[in-house]
Amino acid sequence: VNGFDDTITAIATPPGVGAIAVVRVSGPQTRALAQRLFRSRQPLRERYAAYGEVLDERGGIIDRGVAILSIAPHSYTGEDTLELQVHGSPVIAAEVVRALIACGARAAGPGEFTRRAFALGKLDLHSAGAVADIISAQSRSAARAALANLGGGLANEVRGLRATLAALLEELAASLDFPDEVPDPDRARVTATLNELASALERLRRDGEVGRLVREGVSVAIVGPPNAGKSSLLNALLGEERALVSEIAGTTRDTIEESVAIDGVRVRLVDTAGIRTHADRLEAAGIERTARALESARIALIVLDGSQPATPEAQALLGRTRDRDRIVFFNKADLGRAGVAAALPNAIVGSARDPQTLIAVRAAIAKIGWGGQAPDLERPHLASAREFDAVNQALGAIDRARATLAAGDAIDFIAAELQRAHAALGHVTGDIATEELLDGIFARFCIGK
Ligand SMILES: Nc1nc2c(ncn2[C@@H]2O[C@H](COP(=O)(O)OP(=O)(O)O)[C@@H](O)[C@H]2O)c(=O)[nH]1
Ligand SMILES: [Mg+2]
Repeated sequence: VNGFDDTITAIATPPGVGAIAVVRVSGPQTRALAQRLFRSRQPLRERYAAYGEVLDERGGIIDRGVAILSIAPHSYTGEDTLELQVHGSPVIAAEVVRALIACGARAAGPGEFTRRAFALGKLDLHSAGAVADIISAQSRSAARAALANLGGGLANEVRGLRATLAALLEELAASLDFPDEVPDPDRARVTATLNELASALERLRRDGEVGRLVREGVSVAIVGPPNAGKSSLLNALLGEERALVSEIAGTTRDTIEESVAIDGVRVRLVDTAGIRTHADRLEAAGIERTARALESARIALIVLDGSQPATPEAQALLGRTRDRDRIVFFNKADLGRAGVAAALPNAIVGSARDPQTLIAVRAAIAKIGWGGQAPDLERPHLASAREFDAVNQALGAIDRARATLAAGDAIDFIAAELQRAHAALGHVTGDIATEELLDGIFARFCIGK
C-alpha cells in the first residue's frame, strides 16, 4: 500500500471532562497542520513534547497545551502523526478538531488509526484485534492475555506455517506442470509435513481455548436443597458476607452472581434458590431461575447437607446432573456424615466453614475448568471467532489433503486443498483481507483508536 492521501483527526480520550484531552492527527498534511495550528517558542522536533499554543484557523488561541510530532514511518499509524494534549474540556477538544477539519483534515471513523497502521504494515491483523481486546478487557488477566497478542508472535508463527504450505504447493505445481521432467513428490514426505502442520494448528486451537477461558471466565452454579449451605459456601469463597445466610429454608430466592479469581481466571459464582418440591409461588419462581442458572453454567457445584440422610430432592438432583461437569459437596461434616453417599468417590466432604474444604472446592473448579494447571497468559493465542474459523478451515483442508494422499488420488486434488488451507491462514495474519472483513473488524474499535 502506498500511503493515504487524506489526513484524519479525532479525539482519542473518552467523552466528558478530564484532566487532559488528546486530539490525534495522522496523514500527509500533518506537518502543515502542526505548523499552522500550533505555535511554540522552539520549533516542533520529532518525538519531543513541545509546550505552546493551539490555534484555530484564524490564528486565535484555543488553548495552551503540549504537542508531539512523529514522522513516518516511526509512528503508531506509520504516517506522520501529531498528538495535541489540551485541557480536558470537551468543548476545547471539539474546537481543536473543528479547526483541524477547517484546515483540511477529515474526521476519523472508528479504529481508523489502527486500520491505517495495519494497511501500512505496522501491525498484523491479529495484533490489531489485540488492541481492541486490551481496551475492552474486563479483568487484569484478560488484559495480560490480550497484551501477549500485541507482539506479532502469533502472526509470525502462522506465516511460518503458510510458508511451509507455499513450498509444498510449489513442489506440487512443478510436478503438475511438467509431469515428464519433474517426478511426483514423495507421498510419505508430504504426509509427514502435513502431519506437522496439523499438529501445529491443533496446538494453536488449544492455546486459543485457554485464551477464551481467560477472557470469558468460567461460570459455576451453586445448587442444592434449601439450607444445605450454598450461600455460606458462596460467602466463604468470596471471603465476604455477600449472600444472606439463615437457618430458615428458602432465604435465598433470587440468584446472586459474584466473581472470584482462581489461578487468574475469573470464576463467576451463581448462588441460587434452594430446590424443593413444596414451595410457595415466589419461591417457585426462584427455583425456575435456579434451573436456568444450572443449565447455562459450565460447572454445577452441588451442595448437600451431608450430616442428614439424603432427601428425595437431593437424590433427584444428583440423578439429573449425573452426565454433566459437576462437583458434589457434602457440607456440614462437623455435624456428621449420615448423608454422604459412598457411591460418589470424587465428592468433597467437609464444611463451608473449613479453609481446607474451600481449598478442595477451588481445586475442583480449576480441574474441570482448565485442567488444574494455571493457564499461561503470556503466550499469544487465537482471540476471535473469526480466527478460530480460519484455523478450523485450514485444519479441515489439511485433513482432506491427507485423506486424498492416503487414498493415492491425483496430486491436483491435494493441491486444491492446500491452497484452501493457505488462504484460510492468510485471514489470521491479514495477509489476505477484504475491505468488508476489515470494516467488520475495525467497526468495534472506538473513534480515535
Ligand atoms: N454446622 C454447620 N452449619 C452450617 C454449615 N454451612 C452452613 N451452615 C448453616 O446452615 C444454615 C443454612 O445455610 P445457608 O448458607 O443459608 O444455606 P442455603 O439455603 O443452602 O443457602 C445456616 O444456619 C448456616 O449457618 C456447616 O458447614 N456446618
Ligand atoms: Mg441461600
